[in-house]
Amino acid sequence: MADPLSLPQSRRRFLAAGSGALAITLGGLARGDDTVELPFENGVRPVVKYPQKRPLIQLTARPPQLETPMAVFNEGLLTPNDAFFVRYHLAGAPPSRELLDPAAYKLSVVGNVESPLSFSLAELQSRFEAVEVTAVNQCSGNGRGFFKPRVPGGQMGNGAMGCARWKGVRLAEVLRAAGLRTGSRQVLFNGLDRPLLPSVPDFIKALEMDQGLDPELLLAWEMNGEPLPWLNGFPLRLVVPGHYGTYWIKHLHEITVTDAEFKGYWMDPAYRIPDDPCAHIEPGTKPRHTVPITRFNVRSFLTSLSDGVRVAAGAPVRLRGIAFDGGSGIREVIVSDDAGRTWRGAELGRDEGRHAFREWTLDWRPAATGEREIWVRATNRLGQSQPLEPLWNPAGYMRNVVERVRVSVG
Ligand SMILES: Nc1nc2c(c(=O)[nH]1)N[C@H]1C(S)=C(S)[C@@H](COP(=O)(O)O)O[C@H]1N2
Ligand SMILES: [Mo]
Repeated sequence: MADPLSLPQSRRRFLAAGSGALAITLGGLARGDDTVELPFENGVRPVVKYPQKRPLIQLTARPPQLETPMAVFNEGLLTPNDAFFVRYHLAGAPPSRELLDPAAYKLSVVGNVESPLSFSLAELQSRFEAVEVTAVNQCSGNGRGFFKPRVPGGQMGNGAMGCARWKGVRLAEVLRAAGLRTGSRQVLFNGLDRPLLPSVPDFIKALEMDQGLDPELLLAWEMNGEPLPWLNGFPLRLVVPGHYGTYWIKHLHEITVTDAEFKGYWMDPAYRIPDDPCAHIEPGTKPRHTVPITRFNVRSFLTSLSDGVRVAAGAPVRLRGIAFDGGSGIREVIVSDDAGRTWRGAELGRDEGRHAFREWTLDWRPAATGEREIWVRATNRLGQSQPLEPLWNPAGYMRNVVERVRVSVG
C-alpha cells in the first residue's frame, strides 16, 4: 500500500491514468489536460492526486486545499473518504508524520477544569461510549468563487462540502470527566497543525459552553467506517453537526476551557458574518456589527446533470440531487424548468437524519427544444428556504442562492 503520509503524486502520473474520464467525472468543464475550469473568472484549477484521495480539484498546494467534483454527490448520500474535500489555513498544515504518530498521540483537556486530563486514542475509545452521526461538513466559503462583486478568500466552486458517517465519543462526556469549574464560559479547540511564521496566529476555534455540552458534538476518529484520512484530521477531529466546517478542528490535540471570551484571530476578525438575519449587506459596504458564523442555511443542488449538458427532447430524464440545512431537516424540494414561473415538488429520498444530505428525485420530460435552466429550491422544517438572488457579504460566506443548471434540449 502507498504510504499515506508521503507527498502528493505528480500530476503527470495522474495524466497517465487517463484524462479522458475527466469530462464525465468532474462536472466542471474538462479542458482535455489535467485541469478543470470552474464556471467563473480565473476558475482554471489543476486536478491533483493526494495520498488516500482520488484526483480532486486543487485550490492551493501549500497548504493542501481540495474540492470535490459535483458529480461525486450523485454517487450516493455519503461522500466517499477519498473524494471528501480538504481545507487548511496554515502553511504548516497538515501536521508532520512525527506529530501524527498514533503511538505518541495525546488529547489533553486543560484550563478551567477540576482535573486536567490527557488521553491516548485507545484510552478515549475505551473510557467513553462510542456513538455515530451522519452529518454534512461544509466550508463557510463554499461557492465563494461565484460571488459578484468578487470577494477575497479561497475561490471555491460548490465542492467544499460533503456528508459522512462520523464515529466518536461525546465532547460533553469528556468535559464532564475533567469537571467544569464555576465561571466556565467557552471551550477552545486546537489542532496539531501550526503556523510556520510567528506572525501568523495558530488556528484555534471557540465554542460557547452550552454548545460544548451539546450531546451532538463528537470527538471523532472514524469517517464512513474507516479511520479519518490524514487530510481530514487523523487521528481525531471535532464534529459539530449543522455548523460550518471552521469549527470541525482536525488533528485535535488540545481542549481548553476558559472563563473569558477568547479573542483569537480566527474568531475575530475571521469567520464573522454581518449581524443580520440573512448575514447579508449591500455589495461593497461594510457591516456595522458582526457575529461568529454558526449554522448552515438551507441549500440544494441538482447532481445528475452538469451545467451545459445536452438532453434529448421528449425523452424522460430522472433528475436527482441533494439538499441539507443546519439541522432541522428538509421538508420540501421544488424544481422549475422555466426560470421560476412554475415549480413541481420533487420526491424526497431516504432520511438519514436531520444533519445528513437528503436525496431528491423528479421525473422530467423536456418537451420543447432549446436552452433551459433547471432551478432547485429546498425548504427546511423551520420554513426557511433559499433566495432567488445571492445574498452578498464581504467574506463570501453562506452562499445559498437557488442554483441554476443550464441544459440544452435537442
Ligand atoms: N487543524 C485544523 N482544523 C481545521 C482547519 C484547519 O485549518 N486546521 N480548517 C477548518 C475549516 S475552515 C474547514 S471548512 C474544515 C474542513 O474539513 P475537511 O478538510 O475535513 O474537509 O476543517 C476545519 N478544521
Ligand atoms: Mo472552512
